[in-house]
Order: sequence, then structure tokens, then C-alpha cells
Amino acid sequence: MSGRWVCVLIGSDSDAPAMADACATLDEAGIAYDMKVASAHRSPERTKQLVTEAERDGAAIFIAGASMAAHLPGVVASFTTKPVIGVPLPGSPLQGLDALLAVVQMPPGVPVATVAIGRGGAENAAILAAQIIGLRSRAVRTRLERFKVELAESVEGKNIRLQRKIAPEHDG
Ligand code: RP5
Repeated sequence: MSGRWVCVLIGSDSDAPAMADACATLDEAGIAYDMKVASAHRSPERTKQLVTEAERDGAAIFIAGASMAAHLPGVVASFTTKPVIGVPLPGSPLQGLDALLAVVQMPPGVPVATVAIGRGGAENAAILAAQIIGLRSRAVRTRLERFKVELAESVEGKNIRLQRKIAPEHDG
């Protein structure tokens, strides 16, 4: 694979803060990506064009996030046979529950791999993309393996901090 492996699309620039964790995680994984604004409803033609251009430039996976009437991931999936990971974002008065249902409830034939609402989901979208890319890239696979180790170590760190808090006399 070459070029930008992942194309991140968001429905509005107001979605950018919620999607920042996906970008940070892709950076950590050493995965080149582009992030662009494309609205399924306000600029459907541009959305189609961006998907076409991203595929032409080598994108292997799409991550798409939106909040209100969150059809962007499904619309992206309608234009490509590449995997699409959908991130329901919490910008609506219903705090993302409506986005979750819109993103996950795709009709048979057009899947969107849907992650959790909000920042945690955005991070998981990037990890899932890295796992797919890791099927072919040893370098990405190695970073994911290191990440798993660090994740386990962070839990141990949390436990040590908790023990110090609840039983400081036994510390040391
Ligand atoms: C959705 O409408 C976008 O994903 C965004 O979350 C929401 C509101 O967009 P703005 O009015 O902030 O541009 O399509």
C-alpha cells in the first residue's frame, strides 16, 4: 500500500474536535491519512467526488463521522467497496444516540463497521483501521502489539495508584 491509506471524512468542521482522537491514533500508528469535510446532505456530489479521489490516491479504508442525521458513513459506503468505519458523533440534541442508530442500522448489502459514540469511538475507529492495515503491514502490526502491551501496563499503573489511595499504609 502507498499514499494515504485512510480517508477520514466528517460532516462538518464542528465534528473535528470529536474526531481528533482518531487522527492522533492514526499518527501514533504511523498511518498516513487525509481528513476532509463532506456533508451527505449539504454537499452530496462533493462527498462522492472525495470518495472517488481518495480511492484513486490509494485509500484502503474510510472513516466517516457525523452527528445530526448521520448518514455520511452509509453514503460513503454506497460509493465504495473499501471498508467503511462509521463514528456516531454526539453533536445533536439527542447526544449521539440518533447518530448511532443512523450509522449502525444499514440495510443488508451496504455495511458500515460502527464504533461507539464520540471520542472513544473515534479512537477505536483508528485502531480498527490500523488492525485492517496491519494484515498487510508488519510495521503497523508491530505498533499495535506494542500498544496492547502499553494498554495492559496502564491498567497495572491504575491499580497501583488505586492501592496507594485506599491503603497508603501498605505502600512501599
Ligand atoms: C451533521 O450536522 C454534521 O456531521 C455535524 O455534526 C452536524 C452539524 O453541522 P454544522 O451545523 O455544525 O455544520 O451533518
